[in-house]
Amino acid sequence: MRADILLPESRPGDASTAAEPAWSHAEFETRLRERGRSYHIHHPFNMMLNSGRANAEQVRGWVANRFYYQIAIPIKDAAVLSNCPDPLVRRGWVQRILDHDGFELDGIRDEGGIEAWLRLAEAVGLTRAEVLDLRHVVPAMRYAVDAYVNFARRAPWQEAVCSSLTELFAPEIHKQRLATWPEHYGWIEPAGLHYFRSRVSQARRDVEQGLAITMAHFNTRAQQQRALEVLQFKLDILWAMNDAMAGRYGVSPA
Ligand code: AHQ
Repeated sequence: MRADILLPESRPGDASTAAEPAWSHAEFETRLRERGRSYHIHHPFNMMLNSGRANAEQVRGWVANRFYYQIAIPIKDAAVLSNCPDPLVRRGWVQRILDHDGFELDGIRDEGGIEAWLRLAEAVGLTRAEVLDLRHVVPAMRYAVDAYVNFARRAPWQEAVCSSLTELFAPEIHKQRLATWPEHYGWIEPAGLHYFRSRVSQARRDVEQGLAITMAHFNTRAQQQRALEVLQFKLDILWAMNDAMAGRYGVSPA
């Protein structure tokens, strides 16, 4: 693991990697998907949340803190766009900003994911004001999220695309919430879960584009190893976000 994900690779092992043949696309995708074992669905805080063991303070704290991640996503995606010279790629990528910020085009209106998250906040008993002013966001959550945005600003745009492939594993976590929260948290207004429902299909579409770009760009074995390192970096960010929640709100025992 290198000290800083953005530092150029200087590892002596590079020579050996460079000599090895690239993986086939199928093998490369398998290795990307194998990293799912460190996805935050397996974090004790998420496992507590999705098994019904969270109390109202832990649920509210998670929703209020994750809002900082939600509002960072369009900023991150705009950074990818600003670094990407390919109009065809940008044309596909810009959809991600609309998914979160919403849009009104030719009479079609969509409130967007950020507004949907604010409705989730109200459904769990938070006020819009206390979520919007970020008063509950803990430092470690802020730093983890900022690390993602700053990576997307400074890394090659293809690496930023690759880092979004944690969404390979996202449909499962959204479906897990939709399946468990209504039975465990009857006090949460069900309409508030709309955001998770919308992400199942949006994540699948994101992954289709992200995988295609990743397969097309990371061609040598050394580049494929780099892609795995970038994906792990983002997996670690999601894990650190849950560490921040566990540190602030505790993890109720199983
Ligand atoms: O709600 C999430 C979202 O909009 C995105 C965008 C994507 C990215 O660009 O990195 N990743 C992502 C994720 C969202 N929700 C997370 C969750 O657990 O609710 C999962 C997360 C991801 O898997 O990266």
